[in-house]
Amino acid sequence: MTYAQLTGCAGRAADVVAGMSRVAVLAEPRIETCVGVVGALLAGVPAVLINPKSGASEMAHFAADAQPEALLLRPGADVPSAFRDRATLRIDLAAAPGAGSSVDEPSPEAPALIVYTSGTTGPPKGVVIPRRAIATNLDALADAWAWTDHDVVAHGLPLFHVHGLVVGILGVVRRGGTARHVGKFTVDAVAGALREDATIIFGVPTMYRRLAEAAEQSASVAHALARARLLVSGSAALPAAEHERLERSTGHRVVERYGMTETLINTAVRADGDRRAGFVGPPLGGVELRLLDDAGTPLKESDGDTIGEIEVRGPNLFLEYLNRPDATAEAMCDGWFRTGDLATRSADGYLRIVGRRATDLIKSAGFKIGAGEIEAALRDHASVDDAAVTGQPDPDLGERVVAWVVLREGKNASAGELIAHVADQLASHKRPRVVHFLTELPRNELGKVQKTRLVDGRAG
Ligand code: MLC
Ligand code: AMP
Repeated sequence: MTYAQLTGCAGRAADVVAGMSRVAVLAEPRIETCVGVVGALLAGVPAVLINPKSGASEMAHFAADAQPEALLLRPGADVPSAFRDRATLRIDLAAAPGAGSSVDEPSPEAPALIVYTSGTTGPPKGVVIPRRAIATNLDALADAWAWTDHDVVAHGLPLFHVHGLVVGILGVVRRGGTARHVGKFTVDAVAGALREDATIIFGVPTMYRRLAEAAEQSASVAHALARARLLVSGSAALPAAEHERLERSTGHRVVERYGMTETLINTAVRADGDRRAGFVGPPLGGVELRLLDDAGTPLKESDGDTIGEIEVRGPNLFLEYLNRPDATAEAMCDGWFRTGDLATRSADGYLRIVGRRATDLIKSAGFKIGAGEIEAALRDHASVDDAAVTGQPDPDLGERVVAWVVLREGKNASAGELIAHVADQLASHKRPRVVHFLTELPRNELGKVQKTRLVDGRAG
């Protein structure tokens, strides 16, 4: 699609949604999703990104919590039942172009996107991202990566999170270059895009691990990767071993950046910076970052050793959690956002993420997953008496979701049945990969589950 075609198609969507309070976009990995989001942005209408593989209870939550007036989706896509009472707008690429010029440029503080992210407990929270955060963050990234309209960005990231949609699509639209979304991520699709014309690849560590493995086995994949100007990894930690493995077969060092739905991208290794395995680079231009010790005092040391919790302040921050003033107040302090991530800082300002405060947050293949959501879905099953969910180390996914289940007396359920039950309620990536059956969960004197005692292959 050319920019002229995008203007026409998104303009038509903008003409239809103009004046609405909010619209939802069924964010399949397709060009219609990009058109729908650009259309909503043109019209100044906040767009709620919906994972099309969400389960029934999540869909119901998104529809009730965000109250979108309409759902934007491609012709032929099924309308999820939770959205059947809303207007639908089919993004038809063949329809007559629209003008999209019915509104003035909204305020930079106006909400642009609502992106759902998991917490430790309860249903996902809607992160309200203003236009100013997107614009300033994309410009800071362009500066860090010398990103221009000559670049061709290729990726197979989902379009319902900031990585794929904001950085991977809107980043390109803001620069005026080319985005090449490969649909479903595969090594061959990414290598193929690089053989054609891609200059930058965006991906999560699981994708780079799969690329590294393929590059070791195939000179053709290794050559394709070697052609890239930048291989950028984010959304989870890229193990140093994968970084070095890729370098051995492609001669390329991956550029890491560290972000969050609430903050967009905070730090990034610059295109001309030192690409150090395990480091996510210095703060982006305009982003203030500090590390706090356990007492909440900002660390003075930049010794590469002392660990503190990352707090962030700057124009990249979100506005609020939708309908959750309690959660917003808890996360913010004097304009600083508490990330929950733990890091060290080197003398030259490079950050190294070493962990996170909450054990009940799992990062699996770059997706943030709350243990509480899955535990609630499991407890909802008629045969389940009690359940705990942990993230266990996984060579491919970083962490895998593991469920520990106590069945009700006299009841039965197989692992497959429980996994399917979770998949009915929640997004497909939240399904437990493994289910262990226990007679009881280990608890302390206060009745709290001792999750450190729940380790794959050694429960108790
Ligand atoms: C998965 N499968 C299961 C299963 N779990 N089957 C049975 N039981 C289970 N418990 C199936 C899948 O549906 C799939 O089948 C197959 O097993 C392989 O699944 P997978 O191992 O998950 O691989 P894949 O589908 O290839 O997905 C890997 C991936 C994906 C890396 C492409 O996880 C991904 O796109 N991750 C990106 C996440 C992301 O964008 N995060 C950004 C958040 S923003 P089938 O039939 O479907 O193939 C953010 C801020 C920032 O964090 O800093 O960026
Ligand atoms: P999300 O809620 O999906 O936006 O995930 C944000 C979280 O992903 C951060 O709080 C970090 O824990 C993690 N994350 C993102 N990028 C990186 C990175 N480069 N290295 C380590 N962790 C990361």
